[in-house]
Amino acid sequence: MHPKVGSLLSKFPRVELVRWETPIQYLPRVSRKLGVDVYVKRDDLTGFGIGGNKVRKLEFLLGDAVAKGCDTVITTGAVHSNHAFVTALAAKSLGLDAVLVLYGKEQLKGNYLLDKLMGIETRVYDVERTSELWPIAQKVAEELRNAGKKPYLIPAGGASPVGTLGYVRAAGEIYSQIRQLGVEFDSVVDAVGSGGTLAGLLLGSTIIDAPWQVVGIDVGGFVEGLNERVKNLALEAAELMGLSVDVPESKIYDYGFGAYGKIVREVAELIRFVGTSEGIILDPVYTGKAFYGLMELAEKGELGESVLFIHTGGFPGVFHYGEEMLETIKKP
Ligand code: 5PA
Repeated sequence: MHPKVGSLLSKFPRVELVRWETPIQYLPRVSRKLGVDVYVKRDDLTGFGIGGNKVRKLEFLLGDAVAKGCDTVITTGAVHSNHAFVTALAAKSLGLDAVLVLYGKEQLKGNYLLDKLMGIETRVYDVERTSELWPIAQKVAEELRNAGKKPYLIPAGGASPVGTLGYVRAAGEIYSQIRQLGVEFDSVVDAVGSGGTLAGLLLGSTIIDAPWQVVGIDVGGFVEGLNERVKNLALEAAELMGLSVDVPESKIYDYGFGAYGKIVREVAELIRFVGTSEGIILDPVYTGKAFYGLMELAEKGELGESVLFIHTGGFPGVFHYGEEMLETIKKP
């Protein structure tokens, strides 16, 4: 851990859910194909529930909830939300209740199947996107307060200043790992949904004066105002840490293929390629699209000689959308 990041974060309550440093792994076949060194930070292996980036944010979010004496966690997302499932699972493991406020087609697949299997309370609403769920979540919180409960509201994707601290910490972890590995990165790339991961990486990289550029791949539907949103989140997290820093604007590229959650043939084929060449499974909603973007940008020379991809998890998406992916691959 970078000493400055470690000491700045030590004052925040944190529950330990990530019990190790996630490995950084070289991808020889992808690197050979691109002529650029590609490494993956295996945050799919953060180690709690289905793993993924959310676990890092939850360490601080649930630390905060417990410190404030809250007894129920409420959060929002699509029915396939990785964030929603792992939030509820982590809350339950700490003895808290959880209510998930979701939208989308209720199918017993992927994360929604896991929600049901783990007996998690879900309420599914007929809206078009996650942002429309926030006022509903606030009403649920009100209802719980009236029933004598103490709810803790977590925004979609855990994208609050407190949640952002998880990836400030991850940047500090990357710093110490590259010193051990003797490698350097020109770019660090991740999938962008709610923006919390990118904001944390940006702020963490600024604090440690990292030599790499931080690049986000928008996986669809978030483009509008995303740069500003990420920057504001990073600045709010900095303020929370008592820092006054100038956070640079992030570079965000759109590889949503038209819509969030849209399944496309190019990404399905890429998932097959990365799986069969490196043994790494990407998902069709986030990491598959982001890795597709990484490969195209690397080929265009936008990412330099050496790139670190943050594998943010999302494995259940493979089982949610597996049939649709197969159909797209089968088409002539
Ligand atoms: C998600 C998000 P951010 O939300 O921090 O930008 O992270 C994007 C991301 N990879 C990357 C995976 C596997 C993700 O699940 N998921 C959301 C969810 O509800 O699961 C917040 C959208």
